[in-house]
Amino acid sequence: MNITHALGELGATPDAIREEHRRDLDERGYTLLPGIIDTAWLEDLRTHFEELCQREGPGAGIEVHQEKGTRRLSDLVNKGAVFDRVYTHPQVLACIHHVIGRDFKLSSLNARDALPGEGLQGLHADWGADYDGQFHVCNSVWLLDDFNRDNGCTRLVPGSHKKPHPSNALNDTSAPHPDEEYVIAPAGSVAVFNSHTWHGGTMNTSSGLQRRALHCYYTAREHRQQLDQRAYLRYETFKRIAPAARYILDVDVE
Ligand SMILES: O=C(O)CCC(=O)C(=O)O
Repeated sequence: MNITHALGELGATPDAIREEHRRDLDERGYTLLPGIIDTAWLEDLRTHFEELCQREGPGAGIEVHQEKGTRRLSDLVNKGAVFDRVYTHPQVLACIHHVIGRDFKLSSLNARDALPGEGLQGLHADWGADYDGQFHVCNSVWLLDDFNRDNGCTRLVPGSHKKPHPSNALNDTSAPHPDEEYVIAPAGSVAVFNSHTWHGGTMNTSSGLQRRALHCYYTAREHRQQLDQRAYLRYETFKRIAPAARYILDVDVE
């Protein structure tokens, strides 16, 4: 198996990405794919989100990251077959391949919901260094609720993916940026962003709206994963998923 074979098996061929999305990713560093999650799948994802938060309680998210004022979950690859179609989605994988431009793998599959009055993050990039001529990481935010200006939608600065890291470029990463744009879209959409693009969650200023989202995050294959998928892989996941999915997780021992 190699990346071309795996992507072919999963239907993520170069024609799975439309020209406008390719252009957005190249020029703006992100694009929005509407209608990726159908109604039944969305309901199932929401149900799993709630059940896992309930079951894991204060430990939820611990495998990767916990954040004050948010509900977070981690290692979703191993927490239900409903997530199998997330990290293997053809259109999203085609976008990820377009950005990274070489062999890649899943870094982590997590979830995040900013609670009312919380959720503001400084502008950051998921790659910790200045742009060096190639892209190493690419993320996708899967909207389980409508995202609007009030409920803590993601902000992004278009075109910043080739700029120095925000911590080297900005005096105050928490301040509003004059060029920032917001992911305002209905539940079921997926925002794919080159995660060298400056981005962050905004504050949920609503009086009680949720803004649950999955973060399906990929890295060039030569780098370490945010969550070591081999170490966390459960036997039931291994048995259930196809060889191409195992390639995306990088869990096969050669
Ligand atoms: O959930 C979001 O809107 C963005 C989250 C994010 O960038 C992060 O947690 O690093």
